[in-house]
Amino acid sequence: MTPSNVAQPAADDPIRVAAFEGRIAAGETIEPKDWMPERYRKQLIRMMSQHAHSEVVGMLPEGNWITRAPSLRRKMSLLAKVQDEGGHGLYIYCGTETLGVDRHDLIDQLLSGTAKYSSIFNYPTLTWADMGAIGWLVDGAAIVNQTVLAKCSYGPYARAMLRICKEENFHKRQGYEIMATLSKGTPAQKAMAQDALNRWWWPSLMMFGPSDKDSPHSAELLRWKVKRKSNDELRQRFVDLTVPQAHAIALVLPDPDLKHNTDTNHWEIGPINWDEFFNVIKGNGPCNRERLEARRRAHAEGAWVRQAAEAYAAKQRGRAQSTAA
Ligand code: BYC
Repeated sequence: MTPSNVAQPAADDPIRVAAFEGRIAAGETIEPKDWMPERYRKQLIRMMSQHAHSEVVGMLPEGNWITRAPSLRRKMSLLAKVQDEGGHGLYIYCGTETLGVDRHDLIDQLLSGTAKYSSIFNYPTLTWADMGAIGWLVDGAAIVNQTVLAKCSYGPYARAMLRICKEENFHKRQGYEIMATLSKGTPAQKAMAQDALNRWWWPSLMMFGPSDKDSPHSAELLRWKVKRKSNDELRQRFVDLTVPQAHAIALVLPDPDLKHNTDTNHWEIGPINWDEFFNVIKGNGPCNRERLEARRRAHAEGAWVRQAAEAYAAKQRGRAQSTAA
């Protein structure tokens, strides 16, 4: 179903495209009822729906540890975090619907395996320290990416990012605090934190997407100010922010080539294993099958909730109509 307030894009005639691009160049925000090129709309649907799916699938690796949190305080934080991620998915599905798609179709694409979600969630969470590493690194990477998306040209996406980033800051802090506590703990706890960092560091760098020369969508998205920085620029920013944080808690980044370039004032990393990245996004990561299976099961088991909600909404509509009559 297409929301009735959504302007359906007409054929992309060059005059309208030029006017649209003029608005983008002038720094204006595009809103759902505004005319937009079909390609802009499609690109946003692709990117936003992948983002929404990532939030929802991203609940799984951490949800797996809620019952095993080491204290009530940790359990409450983790529970709140996982719930927030579900909420982020819902905001972004709502934002995507302003482009004239139905979230049920988007969810069908996720469940059928035709839509992507972030590569990072196809790795297993083996120990409690992984909750620290995810909060610190994965949410940390998400903040770097999403702070910039909060200035993107499409209004509903930009506004969703503002709220989401506030919550991600809390997520990152609770993760970093877990890592800092473990690294000051017993030798076994410190080793657990180091092991989690070793496993999550490289996949976190891959979250930013392929290097700029291998990123087919970047040029167009940068021109339309959907993306405001390239994949490599954001990855570099994340590295520069995170290396000192690792040093502050006496953990070692698993990169023998990591070095500080005093001329540029950037931390330079060794080569990323892009074969691993492309393998994961093709569906062959360690947990791709498990994650999709868990989502399919949850969707099937939630059918009765959706039916009950629809029945309730229909009843409410009936009541409203009879009151109005
Ligand atoms: N994983 O031309 P490119 C969170 C795909 S969740 C999988 O650079 P683009 C959290 C890309 O889709 C936050 N696929 O693409 C939740 C494209 O494939 P298609 C997640 C990836 O769009 C729970 C192809 O590779 N954040 O914070 O210009 C717990 C070529 O790439 C990935 C977002 O979703 C990847 N990592 O740039 C904790 C941010 N990277 O579509 C935390 C929003 C690339 O042609 N998205 N691909 O089949 C973006 O910023 C951009 O879409 C990307 C990719 C930077 C990810």
